[in-house]
Amino acid sequence: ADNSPEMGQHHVQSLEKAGILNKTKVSENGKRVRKNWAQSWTVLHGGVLTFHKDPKSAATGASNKTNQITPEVTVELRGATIGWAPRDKSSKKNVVELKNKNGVEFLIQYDTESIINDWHKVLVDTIRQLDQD
Ligand code: I3S
Repeated sequence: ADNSPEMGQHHVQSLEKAGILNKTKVSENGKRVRKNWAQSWTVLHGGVLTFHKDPKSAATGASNKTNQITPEVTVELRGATIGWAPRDKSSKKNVVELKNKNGVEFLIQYDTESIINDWHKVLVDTIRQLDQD
């Protein structure tokens, strides 16, 4: 049936996406950390979200192939929670909050609503699918 482990795997792996988003960590170990908004090349693959330094915004000379391949941050989506951030979390519009199972919390944001809506949907679907495995 539709909820066999094999089908679950298949569904999660088919939910893949990549693009540029703005992101910042906001808390870790239950403690707020200072925001550091940065543009990141963001990749959803196999139930894991990774943020990479945007090669275009990397300091001249510092940009190299490794930056594009080695993730700066990895978020395991199994057990994560996601939702639209309340207005008091940021002055920016279209902000999504994503918390991994260890309580590390990120905000992701993009001014173009259709783009952030697509990310929100694929992340919600991926987390839901992983919960069913
Ligand atoms: O939630 P906060 O602390 O008001 O977040 C803002 C600050 O992090 C600010 O930097 P510094 O106060 O460290 O200089 C950032 O520039 C802002 O972007 C942060 O707020 P938004 O509302 O953009 O998430």
